[in-house]
Amino acid sequence: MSVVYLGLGSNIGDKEGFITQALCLLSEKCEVKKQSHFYRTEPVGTLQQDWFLNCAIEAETSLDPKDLLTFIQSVERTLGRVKTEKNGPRIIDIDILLYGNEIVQTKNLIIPHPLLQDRLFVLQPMMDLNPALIHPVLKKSIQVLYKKVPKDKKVLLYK
Ligand code: PH2
Ligand code: MG
Ligand code: MG
Repeated sequence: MSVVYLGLGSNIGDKEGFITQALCLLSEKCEVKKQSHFYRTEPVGTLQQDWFLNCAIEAETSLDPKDLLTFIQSVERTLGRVKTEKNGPRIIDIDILLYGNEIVQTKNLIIPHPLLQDRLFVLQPMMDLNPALIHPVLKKSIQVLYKKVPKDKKVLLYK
């Protein structure tokens, strides 16, 4: 079993409903150990779109990174996600943030998530889960990365 951290986001329609359904579907192959608060977050990247709802989970899985990605993509498709523009609106987005201490660099998958350290909407929920966790590439804790990340995009506690 490996400990993984996943980030979830939605900014179309019933955002809370989509994230809740995603968590339910994920639990089939990822045993959810901890769930962060939900946050309302200002869009990063493409600005002309609705705010997101974001959260993160700590889970245990027996899937290897590649199979975990395939499984996550099947959950996204089940919820009705269609391929859209980069950083554009989506009903559900599930990203692998960390997979134990593993470093993966393939064409389709990079772990740790390459933008983890740049995104308050990821680091804020990660702070709920495990502030002491060390990033296996940057060798810095989530707490240290959180303190350093620019706070220019709004991240508001939702529930
Ligand atoms: N996801 C993106 C791009 N921008 N902004 C926020 N606030 N939350 C997201 O989950 C998000 C984003 C690409 O996946
Ligand atoms: Mg994403
Ligand atoms: Mg994604």
